[in-house]
Amino acid sequence: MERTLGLIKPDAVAAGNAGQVIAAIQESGLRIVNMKMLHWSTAQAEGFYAVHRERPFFKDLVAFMTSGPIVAIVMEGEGAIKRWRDLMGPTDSTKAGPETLRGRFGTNIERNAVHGSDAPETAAFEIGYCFAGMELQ
Ligand code: FUP
Repeated sequence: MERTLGLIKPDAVAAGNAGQVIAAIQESGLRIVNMKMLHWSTAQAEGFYAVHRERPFFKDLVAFMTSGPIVAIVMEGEGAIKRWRDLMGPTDSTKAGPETLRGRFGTNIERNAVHGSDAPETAAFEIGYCFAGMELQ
């Protein structure tokens, strides 16, 4: 069993698409362990995306991710990290197929509707960043 962290980003929440993303998770067979709505401060978004802090898009990414509420979701299943990333589609929504969440609900490479951990180590960090141990049973 593997766990991963998904985020429904401010664009998708604001557009009223959170319910459809959650439905897609459930239809995929991944189990939702816990989820919550958050509205990050700048410092909270910077901490989550610390690996990207030297990248040219960092400031814009943080501004976008603090622009409204997000939904953080812990999912569990066999191969959950890859399954969730396959469901999301590629980073750039303009290149994402219509069957993927980024294709359905995203706009471009920044406003791409959803996030997913990319490896076991990042999943562990990101889950722990958003949820306390007691929330993860
Ligand atoms: P992903 O793992 O698919 O979310 O993509 P990355 O880890 O490469 O990037 C993390 C986030 O940074 C993306 F979701 C959106 C943002 N980003 C940009 O805004 N511009 C870029 O050129 C690349 C990424």
